[in-house]
Amino acid sequence: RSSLRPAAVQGLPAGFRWGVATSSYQIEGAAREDGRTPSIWDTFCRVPGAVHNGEHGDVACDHYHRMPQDVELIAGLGVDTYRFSLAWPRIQPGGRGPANPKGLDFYKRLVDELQDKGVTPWITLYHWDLPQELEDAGGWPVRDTALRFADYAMLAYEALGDRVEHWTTLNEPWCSAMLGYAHGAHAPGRTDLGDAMAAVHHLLLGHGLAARRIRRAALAHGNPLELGITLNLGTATPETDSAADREACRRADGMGTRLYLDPVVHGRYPEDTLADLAAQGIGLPVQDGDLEAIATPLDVLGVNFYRGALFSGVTEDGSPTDADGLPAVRVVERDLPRTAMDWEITPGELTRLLVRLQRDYALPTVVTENGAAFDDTVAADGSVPDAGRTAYLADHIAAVAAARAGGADVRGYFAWSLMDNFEWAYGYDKRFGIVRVDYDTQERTLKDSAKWYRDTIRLTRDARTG
Ligand code: GBH
Repeated sequence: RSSLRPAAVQGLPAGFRWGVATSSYQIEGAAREDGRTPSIWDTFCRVPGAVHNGEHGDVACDHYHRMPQDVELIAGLGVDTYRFSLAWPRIQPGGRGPANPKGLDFYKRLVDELQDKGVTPWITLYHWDLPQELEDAGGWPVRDTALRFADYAMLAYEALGDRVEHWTTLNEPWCSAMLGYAHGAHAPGRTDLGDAMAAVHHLLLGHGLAARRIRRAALAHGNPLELGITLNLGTATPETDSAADREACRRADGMGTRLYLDPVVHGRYPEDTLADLAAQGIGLPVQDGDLEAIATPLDVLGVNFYRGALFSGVTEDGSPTDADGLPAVRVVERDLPRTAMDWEITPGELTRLLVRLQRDYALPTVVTENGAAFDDTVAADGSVPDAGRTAYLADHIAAVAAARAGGADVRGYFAWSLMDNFEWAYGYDKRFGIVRVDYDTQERTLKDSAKWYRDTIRLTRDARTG
């Protein structure tokens, strides 16, 4: 049954961390319960046309009410680790002031359930559900939001840090900033590149201030800590060897990767990208001391990988500049297999990415998300024969093993996602789960990919001991 290449299993060492991942707004539901206040996603979902079919996370997978059963499901997969996020508007309603005990209590119970069953909790503090009140006060483009985030992070850490070792500050700040404030595709739906760049800096500042305070608290309390940030990363490959295509890759890599990793790891923004932005009249609102905070040492880099892309420095009609007179940076669509998101399937690029991250940033990495949406079908016997998803996972796990062979210190792999859930602007239409969710009954069914993942994890363990 297994399509995992034996070499991939053998390349993964004892202690390699296997996991599944989710995020709060995408699964929890219970949007108005126990003191939770609205987040920017509750608001955005009500904007006509913003989300497929006007869908929203009011109920989602109803995980808030089904948490113990969901933990059993997770434990049954045999994973070591469950990566989930905390909902800021549950823990600190409105984004200011004291903690909400009922909000914290849910996550305490979740951590208890996981640890009872031998599953390690891996907490993400922010997976896009900013309290709406903070957006009303200006959102991430405003410096105060970074300070508010650090306060919230400490409320969460003080409540859970004695039992939870693995802490991720932000999930994919590129998405928060660019999709939320430049492209308008995600909450809060704004479309100003200058605002988006201010958001980048304040997200990173919030990360750094939170990281610094969590580190200090861990030290003071004697808590073991593995601290990180998760970024969405890919590769940029020039379509041809032309100067224009190589320049397009430099720009894309600067805006997508180096703008985040250079400050976080090396304490400086990339000069070339700052110059690209300055040419558009945009500067980052950096103040004295910010970069020192942003470069607070980390233990691990979380990598969310979905695809690598080919870039051209000319437009479809061959012009070196796009409609705004800026140098063209165009993604070249290839004739490759695709997922239901229409994203190209490029496992080899994950190997390249991880080896490059090792070379340029030298942090241990964990693939904190990788997975795919496909148009699943349910067979007459109730099974979900999602061979495409299984192949996707197998090929990317093999790519991780290849990256290790190439010298990258990759320590774990988490499948996105545990179960079908609210796929942001795509609503419930796109299914990334290895477990199917029937949204009428809330019934969960292991897809074939989940069974394959479970068997593969087991096989990897057996290969070690046997
Ligand atoms: C992650 O975002 C999120 O963390 C998670 O919540 C979400 O459910 C999951 O992915 C699936 O979407 O150049 O056309 O290939 C990933 C968001 C996806 C943003 C890939 C950049 C590139 C689009 N990223 N995307 S394309």
